[in-house]
Amino acid sequence: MDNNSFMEIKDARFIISNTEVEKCPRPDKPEYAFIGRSNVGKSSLINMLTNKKSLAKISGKPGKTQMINHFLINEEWYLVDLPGYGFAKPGKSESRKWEKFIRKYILLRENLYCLFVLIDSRHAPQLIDLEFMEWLGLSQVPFSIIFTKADKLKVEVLEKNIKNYEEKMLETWEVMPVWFLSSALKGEGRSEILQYIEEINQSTGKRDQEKTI
Ligand SMILES: Nc1nc2c(ncn2[C@@H]2O[C@H](COP(=O)(O)OP(=O)(O)OP(=O)(O)O)[C@@H](O)[C@H]2O)c(=O)[nH]1
Ligand SMILES: [Mg+2]
Repeated sequence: MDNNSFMEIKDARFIISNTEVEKCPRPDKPEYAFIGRSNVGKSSLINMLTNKKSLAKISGKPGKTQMINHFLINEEWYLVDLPGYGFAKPGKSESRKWEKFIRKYILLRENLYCLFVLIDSRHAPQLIDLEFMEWLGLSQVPFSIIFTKADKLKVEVLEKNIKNYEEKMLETWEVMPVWFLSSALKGEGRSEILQYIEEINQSTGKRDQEKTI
């Protein structure tokens, strides 16, 4: 793969936060969202990809991101930071409400070209992530996996964990979804993820052109 071919992010800016898919920006640009357990590193990854330290708000405590946050990249496509799952805030009705708006966003957002499911590379496969991805599959939502916090493990352990994850996925999936490794701390995975987004942006553009012929 040509190392220089991935697009650079020249401009990244916050647009809007909300809890209603109807109030998100007009769905006229490709969109990529990040989801996964609370604290897995969704917001940190957005900052790493955009090279902006505090574009998305991060925290050492789970439950920091509470809304659907849109960031416009190069005036051409959106990155979206979502609240995490698996962290019960006091008051169960609150977390049920969360579930509803986030699932609604995932199912109804027509320009969501890929949902990145973030998984902490340190842990064995967790039921909550496996079930969530099964729901995505059943709902025909396109997704890819990003194993986060790669800097926290030795290469051998990292490789073993990913192999193990792949084996677990292949118990239910015919093929392993596209996956990436990332470290928000070291910038690992940045060029690969941006390259992948660029490829989807390009192919979508081509399909749109074909439609108008
Ligand atoms: N070492 C290391 N720490 C990371 C990495 N990514 C995130 N962190 C840390 O993990 C913690 C959680 O990061 P966030 O980006 O806020 O996680 P989040 O998934 O957005 O969490 P919620 O918004 O609460 O769902 C912070 O303390 C980050 O500094 C990484 O790649 N490496
Ligand atoms: Mg967050």
